[in-house]
Amino acid sequence: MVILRSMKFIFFTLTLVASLVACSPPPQQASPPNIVFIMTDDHSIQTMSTYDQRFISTPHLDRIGKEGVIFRNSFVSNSICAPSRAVLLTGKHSHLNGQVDNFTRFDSSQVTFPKLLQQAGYATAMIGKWHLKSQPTGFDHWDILINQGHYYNPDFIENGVQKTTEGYVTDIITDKSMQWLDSQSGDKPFCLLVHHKATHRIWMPDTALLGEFDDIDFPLPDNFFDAYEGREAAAAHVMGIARDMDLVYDLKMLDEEGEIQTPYRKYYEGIYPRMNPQQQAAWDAYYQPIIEDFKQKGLTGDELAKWKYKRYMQDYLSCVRSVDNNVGRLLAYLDEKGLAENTVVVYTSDQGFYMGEHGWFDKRFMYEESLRTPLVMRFPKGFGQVGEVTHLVQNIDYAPTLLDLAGVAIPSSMQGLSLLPLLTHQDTAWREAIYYHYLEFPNEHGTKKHYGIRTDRYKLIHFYEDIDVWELFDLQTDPQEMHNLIAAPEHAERIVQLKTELAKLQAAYGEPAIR
Ligand code: SGN
Ligand code: CA
Repeated sequence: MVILRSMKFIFFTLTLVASLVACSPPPQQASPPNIVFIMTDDHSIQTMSTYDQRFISTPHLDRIGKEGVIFRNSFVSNSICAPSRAVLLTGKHSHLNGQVDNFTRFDSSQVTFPKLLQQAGYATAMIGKWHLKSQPTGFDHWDILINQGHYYNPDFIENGVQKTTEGYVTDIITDKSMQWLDSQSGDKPFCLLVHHKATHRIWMPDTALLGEFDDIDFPLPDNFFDAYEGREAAAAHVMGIARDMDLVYDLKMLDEEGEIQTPYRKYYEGIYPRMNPQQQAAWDAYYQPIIEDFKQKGLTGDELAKWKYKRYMQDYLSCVRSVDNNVGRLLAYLDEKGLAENTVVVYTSDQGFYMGEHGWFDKRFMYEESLRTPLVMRFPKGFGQVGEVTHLVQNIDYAPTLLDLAGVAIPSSMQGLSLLPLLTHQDTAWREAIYYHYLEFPNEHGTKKHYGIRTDRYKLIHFYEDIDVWELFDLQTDPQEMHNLIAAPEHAERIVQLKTELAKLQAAYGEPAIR
């Protein structure tokens, strides 16, 4: 890919799209395509084999990109759940859609892409994690988890009525999605949002998949024992696997003797009884021997940290496996019903996640692991696009893209861009930098408020409010973001330029300058 770059025109410059295999412009669609938009919660690109083969193979998720398009540089604008979901719906940054954190109630009177699709004649449905406090609007049918939802025997609110469904949440959300598809007459195109709870904390695997990753010796990330030198905001975190990850709550070490007493034990004691006797029996058959072995080992220090990391990976990856299997079921359903040919399938997550990098779990920071999110799309037959896109795309782009695919006009108030022009083999004017703003503070993970700019090579971040710290990273020479270059004289001019571009982005997106 050739990029013509000038710091003066960082927002939009010409980029040549040469990375696509098939390059004819999209043909006119005879009828509007159906849309299946699948979004998981906290699924990292490190644990999807489209992006990274070190930990797990995810053949069904990979299939979407293999038969469609893989976005190699896909980012969120505010790496946390409810804000990401509001960005998805509105195509606007957090400061404009109002969902600045997980505590706010989403203003559901706003213009959203499901509403516009519904008005254009689509049948619309939302199934799974919603997390926006206000009731869904713009959907003919909705069946949502309450708040974060539960992995086992979860409670749903179906079109306003609360019900409990027996089973494992990832299976259930997929079943409900297929049931809704079954109910469609075929008179209208459909748009189905499938929003999984997995792979969110506390990473409770399906009992059928327990132990699948036990024989793997996951290498620790190089920066697992990061000392956060020169990065004051990172040092203030409360999301360290070694120090903060709870042995009982996160890692399920609920010993019968009550000897493992941890701050979050009481919460796990509240979640465990949700399982029915059969589920508990399978669960205990797996975890009890691990608990006994763990107590016998008496691990401390680095050895304990390594043990926690391994257990975390085992549980998290089991949840990913379940997602992959269930996406496979849904893709097979589309094939069997003859729907695949005229259905757009999107897979993404509400943000990325730390798999031990910097010693962490959770997200929120503008560092790469939580700024990035998976994004693969498969288009209707005849659409012709297969390959990879390396442009900087962001979750503000999802709503405009889906509207564009449906042939519905994109409101000028939406701030994202349709990704469709990137799929044709033409020079495309595209952004050269993305804007990010994380606003939830205080929070349980100690992440400071911050905003910043990322180009394809550099990232400038300002942590603010109870702190005033700038960070600059060269992602080419320091992809792990260990060396803050903000005080390096050789970067002084670059910092001035990036601050100017950051201010331009804030002005362009209608965000007042911050401090
Ligand atoms: C919960 C989790 C946090 C997590 C937030 C936000 N704690 O509060 O670890 O950062 O959700 O996650 S838990 O004890 O409830 O598991 S988000 O994906 O919904 O934004
Ligand atoms: Ca999330």
